[in-house]
Amino acid sequence: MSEKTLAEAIAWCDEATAMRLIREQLAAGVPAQEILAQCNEGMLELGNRFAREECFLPDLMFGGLIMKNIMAELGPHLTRDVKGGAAGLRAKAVMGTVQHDVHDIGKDIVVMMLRGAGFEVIDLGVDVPPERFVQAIREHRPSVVGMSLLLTTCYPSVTATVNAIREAGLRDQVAIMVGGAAASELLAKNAGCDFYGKTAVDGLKFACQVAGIK
Ligand code: B12
Repeated sequence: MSEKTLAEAIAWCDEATAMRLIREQLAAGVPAQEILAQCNEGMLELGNRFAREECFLPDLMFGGLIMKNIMAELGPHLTRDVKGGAAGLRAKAVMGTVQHDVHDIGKDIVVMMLRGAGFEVIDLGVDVPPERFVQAIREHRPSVVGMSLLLTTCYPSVTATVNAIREAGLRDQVAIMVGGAAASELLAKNAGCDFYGKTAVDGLKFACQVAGIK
């Protein structure tokens, strides 16, 4: 039988093979962002296996742990790739996973990349209620706020957060982006966000543009 690809190793929660393939790719000079894209593909397939009832919640949890271990190794390479133009500047960003959603792997990647590019990031964590976003904007005056969501059932949390920011009179002071596997252009438009980012890199580019960083 031919060897598993990196995406397959992750989708089948084979941590040892995944880590070995990542180290081999890094040693061969494959860009960290390309390796991350393969990891995401594996996590998507793990989710599809879960949806098809080929695996269960403990597998999702194990997959999440594997991905965290991978990010501990891949993270420094990712941020090295994005460092440069923005380093030294202290533009601020607030990030969080929306209320009722506890997925944090993608959100943490966005946080890591923003920090790598020189942003001061206020990371609100997961399951963040709208008023926590509002409080953080009041306190820290960021140029951009990012919401992450992986559950389609949490669309209302995105709308509620944008509405709370508007009702607090802060909407004009901050750019709002949304991302994560459940997000889309349509969600961003309907909820009143300024930007939908498919990947962490898209989010980083938008944040840099908003903060006037080339
Ligand atoms: C791992 C995982 C879990 C782990 C999470 C561990 C953790 N610490 O995060 C655990 C086990 C906790 C979990 C729980 C659940 N999960 Co889950 N989970 C997943 C899985 C397999 C992978 C998610 C992941 O980490 N992907 C890798 C990261 C890197 O990808 P990402 O988050 O999309 O991020 C990338 C981009 O989207 C972007 N990005 C992310 N955020 C942002 C934000 C901004 C602003 C920008 C610009 C970009 C950006 O940057 C990243 C890199 O480019 C997904 C499958 C999938 N299709 O996503 C299911 C999935 C999301 N889970 C699902 C479900 C149903 C659940 C549960 C309800 C299961 C249950 N019965 O309890 C619970 C919900 C708990 C809750 N209240 O939140 C469903 C959701 C279905 C839906 N339509 O809503 C999915 C899609 C699986 C499936 N196909 O059925 N899960």
